[in-house]
Amino acid sequence: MRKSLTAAAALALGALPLALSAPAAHAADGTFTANLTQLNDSGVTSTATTTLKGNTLDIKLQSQGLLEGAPHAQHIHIGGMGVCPTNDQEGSGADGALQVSDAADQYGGIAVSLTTDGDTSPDSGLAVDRFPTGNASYSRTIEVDDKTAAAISDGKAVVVVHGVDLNGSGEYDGDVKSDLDDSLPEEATDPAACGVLQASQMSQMPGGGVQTGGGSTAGTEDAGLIALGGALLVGGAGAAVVAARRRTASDDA
Ligand SMILES: [Cu+2]
Repeated sequence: MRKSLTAAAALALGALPLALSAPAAHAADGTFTANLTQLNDSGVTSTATTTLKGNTLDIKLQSQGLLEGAPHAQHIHIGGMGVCPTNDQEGSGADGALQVSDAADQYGGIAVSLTTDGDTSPDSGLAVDRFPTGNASYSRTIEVDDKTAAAISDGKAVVVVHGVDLNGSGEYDGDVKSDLDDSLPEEATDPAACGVLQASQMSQMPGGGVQTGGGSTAGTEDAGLIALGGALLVGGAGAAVVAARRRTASDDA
């Protein structure tokens, strides 16, 4: 009984320095990716890969399934709940299509317009002549404001790609006008895909292991327990290796 309690405590303490060492990097820096999934039954998927250093954001976007030959507005949205609507969420467009403002509570407002050149502010949110056409890959380095950098590092920034051919006509048309610009059909601005930027596994990995983390803990007793925790972890890995060897041996027999 006593032995197992000690082992549990050692494991718990052994995990502690990992947690303590995590915030050592600059809070906002890191690699953040978003896997965008379809909205409005668009069939569109996209992957956004970003690296944030201070206020400098490198962003790459590769989409599939977008209407070819048509411009697709794309933005980083912040200030909402930091989530995407679901594909089956009903909106105010034709046959319940989801328009941009229908999901504003969820993904927030436009913070960055992912244009191909020139201005990237919300003012360029519908600058159709400066957005990629069809499924063209996108890559740009952008200076973002503090709010946007914080939202990205907090996992609350949402990438949205717009433009859906709802009626399958091969172009943006239809009777319902866009909720953002009534000179455009809703198809030109309705959201096609959405994904939340999240810290990738790489940037979540702590800089050091059990040994480097030991320095942040006071007291030799704790240090001893942490070392024991490390030994137990190593022991666990060793046991797995032994088990694997046994399997191999029996397979050979
Ligand atoms: Cu948008």
